Amino acid sequence: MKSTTCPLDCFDSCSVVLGEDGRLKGDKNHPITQGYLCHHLNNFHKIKRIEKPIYQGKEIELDEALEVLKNRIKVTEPSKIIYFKGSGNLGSMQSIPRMFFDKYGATLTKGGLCEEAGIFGIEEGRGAALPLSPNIVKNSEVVIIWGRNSSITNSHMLPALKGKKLIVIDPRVTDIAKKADLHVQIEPRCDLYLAMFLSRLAYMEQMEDAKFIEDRCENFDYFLDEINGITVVELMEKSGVDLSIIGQILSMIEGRKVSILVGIGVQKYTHGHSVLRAIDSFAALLGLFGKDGCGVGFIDDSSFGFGKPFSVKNKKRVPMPTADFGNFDVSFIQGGNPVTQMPCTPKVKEGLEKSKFVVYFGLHKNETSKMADLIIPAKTFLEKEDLKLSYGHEYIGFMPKLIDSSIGISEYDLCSYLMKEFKFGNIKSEKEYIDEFLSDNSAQKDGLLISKYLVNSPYSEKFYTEDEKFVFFDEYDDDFEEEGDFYLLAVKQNKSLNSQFYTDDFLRVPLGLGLKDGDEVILSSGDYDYSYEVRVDESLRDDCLALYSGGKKSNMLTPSLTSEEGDGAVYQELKVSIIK
Ligand SMILES: Nc1nc2c(c(=O)[nH]1)N[C@H]1C(S)=C(S)[C@@H](COP(=O)(O)OP(=O)(O)OC[C@H]3O[C@@H](n4cnc5c(=O)[nH]c(N)nc54)[C@H](O)[C@@H]3O)O[C@H]1N2
Ligand SMILES: Nc1nc2c(c(=O)[nH]1)N[C@H]1C(S)=C(S)[C@@H](COP(=O)(O)OP(=O)(O)OC[C@H]3O[C@@H](n4cnc5c(=O)[nH]c(N)nc54)[C@H](O)[C@@H]3O)O[C@H]1N2
Ligand code: SF4
Ligand SMILES: [Mo]
Repeated sequence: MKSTTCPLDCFDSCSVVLGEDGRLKGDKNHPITQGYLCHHLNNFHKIKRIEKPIYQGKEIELDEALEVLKNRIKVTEPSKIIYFKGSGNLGSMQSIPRMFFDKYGATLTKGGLCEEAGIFGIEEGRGAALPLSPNIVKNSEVVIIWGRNSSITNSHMLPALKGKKLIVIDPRVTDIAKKADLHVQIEPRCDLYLAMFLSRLAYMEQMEDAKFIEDRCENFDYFLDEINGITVVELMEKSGVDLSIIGQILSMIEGRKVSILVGIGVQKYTHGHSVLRAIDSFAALLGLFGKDGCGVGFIDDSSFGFGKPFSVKNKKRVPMPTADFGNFDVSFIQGGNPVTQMPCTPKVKEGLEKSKFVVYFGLHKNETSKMADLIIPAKTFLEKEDLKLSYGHEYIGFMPKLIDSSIGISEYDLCSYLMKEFKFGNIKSEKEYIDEFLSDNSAQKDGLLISKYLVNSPYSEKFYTEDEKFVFFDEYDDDFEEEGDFYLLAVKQNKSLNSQFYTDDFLRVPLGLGLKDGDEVILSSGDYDYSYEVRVDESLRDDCLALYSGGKKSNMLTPSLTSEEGDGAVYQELKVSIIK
């Protein structure tokens, strides 16, 4: 049986079997995958890929393309080159070209387009963000799904939710919200106050785990000062959640084993790190860490504890969400589509137009490849050696090369070529790097390899802060000034993985607006105006519009900003108005 692991940016890291007919199937024996894959890999064989390199609009051979790339790099001052890597393939070996660009002295990026604000907050409190696996969640009694759309983005969690009391906190009526025992259709951007409100009332009801707080936490008194410093009326106003709902949530979770599954929805804001810290602090108050059936999961740090063979020394870095390609003579873009995925598409396009030489190294044509001077086709995950660590569970995914193909080049071979041409010495073999990643960080479970840090419940022995204690949060800043009439949500959909596969550009609008499918509206953010075709969506609150990630227009209006901490993108730090 030829088996491998799904390379896509997803919680589940499914174990995949390659059939004789070239189709992919889910591995029945894998504890998470349980025999099924999602729409993306079920249709992977149908997706058209880039087959030949293209230079200034003309197809060329791969060796010519590599020569063009080398010559261009040679004549460019190193810091005027930017290496920008997206998350089209999350295999560990995908970062190897960074090693070359680092050695050459190119500018790299810091932070990212996804979970970085939230992760910063988690690390402040817990020291490290360890994944919360379905294997732990299945032993919960209550699961709170907080700004995560599990049915779409994390479908292999669903079996673990069966029979549990479900609380969903989401401004949209998602499928999982329809199945929930309680759905809090929260106003966007209010989760920080909801977490504080819940903590305040839980403490009033003496629901705190005093022993856990005494033995394993720090800063609790300051946290109490913070949550007691706001009146209940103010918390109710700021969270938009009624006292009776707080009572309902607390009575559902009191004395129960509770898991909280947080998604990126709550942290697409400048204060995103504080939101995760506040949710974590609520969980710590209840003593939910380190026990079976309990915990808080996010888009966690899949590489925690593993070796880092490609770690870089270079200090020249720009924040990824606001990287201005116009400042660079060579923009090398690998496995990403910044034109549609970075905040503020108009600014990204302007930068790419100004950048003297744009290289796109990827699998599919997209809005970014359209702007590239040189396109280099990548190999698919079936055609190269790799390793996949999961941000949603403990299993290590091996990705051996399963098929030979004459199309494209792997990230390893591209790096190897450049290292040789620039006389930076030979690089190690792929196998040696993969062993370095694994280092001594694996343990056996059910005949599979897992991360050593996840043999027991995360944090059952310690937190990873300096003195191994959880640090409660005690301050936040939130100075968002509302202009405009609607929140503009940025969400995922089932047929695309960000901009890969099948995307759409429709603007979802609430029923209450009285618009019909097919109507055209012009949205304004104050800085930019853009027109959209409407699809009516009953799942939305009356104060929300939504765009799916991956569409050509999804970041037309998003401001070019980064989070206060973590250099994360903040897709929802705006309100828009319909001007026509
Ligand atoms: N099918 C599919 N799966 C994917 C992806 C994909 O594109 N398609 N992308 C992958 C990637 S890169 C990631 S990072 C993960 C993300 O996984 P999720 O976090 O599940 O994805 P999102 O759709 O961004 O956001 C989840 C929910 O947050 C809600 N939300 C928005 N704003 C707020 C808010 O202010 N408060 C609260 N409480 N909720 C809010 C949205 O309505 C949405 O339902 O999914 C991964 N899986
Ligand atoms: N409006 C809005 N914007 C968003 C989001 C949102 O929810 N809303 N989500 C954000 C999030 S969470 C994320 S993670 C980012 C993702 O944004 P990106 O990282 O830009 O991801 P994709 O759009 O999936 O583009 C991935 C590209 O990688 C290429 N690729 C696939 N496999 C390989 C490979 O093996 N090698 C190489 N070299 N290339 C490959 C594909 O051809 C594809 O074009 O988008 C962010 N942008
Ligand atoms: S995208 Fe996620 S759910 Fe779909 S096959 Fe890959 S790992 Fe599994
Ligand atoms: Mo992401």
